[in-house]
Amino acid sequence: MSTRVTGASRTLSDSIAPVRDVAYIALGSNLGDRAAHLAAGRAALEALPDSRILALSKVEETLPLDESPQEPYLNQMVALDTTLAPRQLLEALLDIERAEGRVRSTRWAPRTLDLDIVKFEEQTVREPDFVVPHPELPNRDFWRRELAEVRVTR
Ligand code: A4P
Ligand code: MG
Repeated sequence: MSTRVTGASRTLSDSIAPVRDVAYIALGSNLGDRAAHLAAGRAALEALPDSRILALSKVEETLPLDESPQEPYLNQMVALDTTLAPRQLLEALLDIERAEGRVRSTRWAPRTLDLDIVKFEEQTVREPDFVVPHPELPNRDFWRRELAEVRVTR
């Protein structure tokens, strides 16, 4: 009986093809060796399962969005071809941030590495703690500029 159930579930999951999509991921750093944190972020994204970087925007230096006295950011956008589901990708990004020594204190505190999912080419998410496209996309000129550089047309 248990063998039959296992076999049945394997057949079922095999028959559901994962969704292949392009995720646009914003990298940001304004603490420590900013360029090295971005480089580590790019390497970690490329190493995600069944994922491949399709395009990278230029790295640009931007002033902090709020008025608090913080160092400027380095920002960059990555187009990532992936079959990871949105929630799996978010969890993976949080792991990468932690690996780069990200410590969460207050909102918008200086950070070694911030990885935000700006949008997917095909999918949208509207959950209490997770929204894609990112609600701040219309308000961030640098994201829109970088997105235009890496946008993949399929
Ligand atoms: N979350 C919800 N939707 C998303 C999404 N689409 N992508 C949740 C990623 N995460 C998403 O994020 C808090 C939680 O948001 C995540 O755990 C996830 O569950 P966080 O990174 O811990 O907090 P945060 O970054 O301090 O706040 P927030 O609101 O995400 O801020 P942002 O949008 O990340 O902005 N100035 C310049 N010049 N350049 C910058 O890159 N970035 C920020 C932070 C502030 N000022 C900046 C920049
Ligand atoms: Mg964030």
